[in-house]
Amino acid sequence: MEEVEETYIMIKPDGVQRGLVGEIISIFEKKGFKLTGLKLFQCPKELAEEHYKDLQSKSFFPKLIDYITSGPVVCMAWEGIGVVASARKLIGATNPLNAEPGTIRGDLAVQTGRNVVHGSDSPENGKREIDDNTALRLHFGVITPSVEIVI
Ligand code: 3AN
Repeated sequence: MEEVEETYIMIKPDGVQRGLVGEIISIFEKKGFKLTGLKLFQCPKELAEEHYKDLQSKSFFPKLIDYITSGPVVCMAWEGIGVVASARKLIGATNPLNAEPGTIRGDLAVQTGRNVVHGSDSPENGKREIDDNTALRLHFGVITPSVEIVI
């Protein structure tokens, strides 16, 4: 059976500046996932370097850090069955030119360096990016408990 998971979704500065926040949130809401944390946040350089530490050796790393710290980002935690892989499908391929139409990057982006949104690549990283990582604790403070509707 599919597991209930959490994933970390971040709308990057280009997504915020282009006014795509509502549209992106709506995609995840309409799919049926539950928003459990949300914060508009100006990411300091040190935190960006921590978040992308796996990419430290890449030639584009300095540009990636400049980009992600160039304006506010929207940090979100989303919960649901299979949400990690499903969110990656909704987001589309890293290079927007390879992303399928109907995906966020396929419909709304052109360049890898301006690809609008980040999504955790595994349940472990989703958990780390939201819960375990000191860096992301700073993003959220305490995540609001999810509200259960009882009928
Ligand atoms: P994804 O965001 O699809 O998981 P990763 O984890 O390989 O992709 O890359 C993280 C971020 O690094 C991307 N979202 C993108 O902003 C940036 N990035 C990746 N590859 C490149 C590249 N070749 N040139 C510029 N930026 C890149």
